[in-house]
Order: sequence, then structure tokens, then C-alpha cells
Amino acid sequence: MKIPKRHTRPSVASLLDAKSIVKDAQKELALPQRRLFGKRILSLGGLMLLSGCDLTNDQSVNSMLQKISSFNDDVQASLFDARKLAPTYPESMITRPFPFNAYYDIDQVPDVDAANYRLELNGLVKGKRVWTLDELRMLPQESQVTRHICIEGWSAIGKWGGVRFADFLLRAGADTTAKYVAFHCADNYWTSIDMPTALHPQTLLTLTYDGDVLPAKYGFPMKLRIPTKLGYKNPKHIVAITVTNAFPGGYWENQGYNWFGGS
Ligand SMILES: Nc1nc2c(c(=O)[nH]1)N[C@H]1C(S)=C(S)[C@@H](COP(=O)(O)O)O[C@H]1N2
Ligand SMILES: [Mo]
Repeated sequence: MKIPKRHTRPSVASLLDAKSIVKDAQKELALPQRRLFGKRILSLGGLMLLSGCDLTNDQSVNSMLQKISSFNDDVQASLFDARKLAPTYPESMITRPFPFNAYYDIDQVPDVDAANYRLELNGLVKGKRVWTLDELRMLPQESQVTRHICIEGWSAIGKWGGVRFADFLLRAGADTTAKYVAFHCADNYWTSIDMPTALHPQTLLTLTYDGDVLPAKYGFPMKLRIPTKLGYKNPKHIVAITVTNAFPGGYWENQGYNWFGGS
């Protein structure tokens, strides 16, 4: 049955509402990760045309923002150059002390027991699925000094050391033609990345910070350090990694942060 169109004029209240919705939408779009092509903020008309959404209620604004965000994911993915390196810095530029950040306070940092710790590999993987810390430490290690950029408006330079993630995936027999790699963490945080970023030469499964065992606050026993992506795409305290073709989302991503999250 076809639902007849209504021809009533919008009430003043709903117009006022629409105004505040548009204001909210524009505020959201001012966030660098939400901005179309990272440049211009479109007019409401432009947004409606582009998104095909009727922006008269919160739900339609949300679905428009989601459309723009996933459009941004596609644009960022197509612009991502697998060989282009993020800037590196001299050790003299390391930020001391390096900031702590998580979705909880520092006194809630998970206490992961090194002896019982096992990294689990799930999904499209043919090889070894359970790794101890010692086994990971025996793989070839490298270190880098890079800038970590948090979407909340701060950045800091740090030095991380560990295994090239591409190396690890190949050793574990991961299907590198899969679309996504997802991470589950000891604090129930989760995130996921695209395979080209997983294979990027600067993406490291890090076990050390500034030459020492990674401290709890920075993600013991390991943080995936991705200098080509924003902070929230750099999971700490990883306990399981899944190689998959099913879109996994993430803790912040599912609350509206752009999924690709390039920095
Ligand atoms: N497990 C886990 N990983 C996480 C987070 C978190 O809350 N839990 N927060 C992310 C965010 S938003 C940032 S900015 C960085 C902060 O890392 P740092 O504490 O080493 O500065 O960790 C990222 N990875
Ligand atoms: Mo962040």
C-alpha cells in the first residue's frame, strides 16, 4: 500500500528545530574527519543534493553524516598510497612525558599478565593462531619515531619498537587479499583497519616504548602503531586479531568517528 504524501506546512517549532539540526550538522562537518575532501563546508542545499537526504530530523541528519563519512572512507582509501611514508623525527623531538589517553582514566588501565598472555589470531589465517610474547619478541624488530595525532586535538612524538605488521601477517599465513583486520583489546576497546594500511611498511606491532617494554598505560603488551592513521585507529592491549571480509567497525567509529581515520 502506498502511503499518501502529506501536504501540511511545517510548524514554526519544527522549522526552529530544523535550524538547530543544520547548525549541529555543520558543527559536526567542521571536524576534520567529517569534512568533505577535508576542505569546504557545504550549504544545507548542497548537502541535501549530495546525500539525497531530507534533512528535517535528527535521524536524517545522522544518516547523511554516515553517508558522508563512508564516502570519505572510500575517498581516503582511494587516495591512500601504500608506499608513501609518514614523517619520522629525531629522538631529540620525542614528547616527554608522552600523553596517556583512553576512554577511561589512567587508574583503570588494564593489568595484562605477561606469563599467561596469548595473542589470538582469527579468521582468514592458515598458519599459527596463538602467539606468546616471547615468540613475538623473537621476530625481527625495528623502531620508529613518529607523531601520534589524536582527534581530540593534541599530538605527540614518540618512539615505538616491534614487528612489522606485514611481516607478522605473512608469517601467520594471513590472507592478505582480505579487506579488513580487526583488533580486540584487553579493555574491550576494538577497532579495525583496511588491508593496505595493515601492510604499510610503517605499521608496527609494537612491544616497546622508548627502548623499554611497553608500559601498561601505553598498551602493554602491545600497541599497533600506525603513523598514517589517527590515534583511535592505534589499538593498545591487543588480545585478538581477526582477518576478515566482513566490515568490523570500532568503538569510536561506531559512535561517528570516520572509519578510515587517516592522519
Ligand atoms: N585498547 C585501547 N586502545 C586505544 C584507546 C583505548 O581507549 N583503548 N584509545 C585510543 C586513542 S583515542 C588514543 S589517542 C590512543 C592513546 O594512546 P596513548 O595512551 O599511548 O597516548 O590510544 C588509542 N588506542
Ligand atoms: Mo585519540
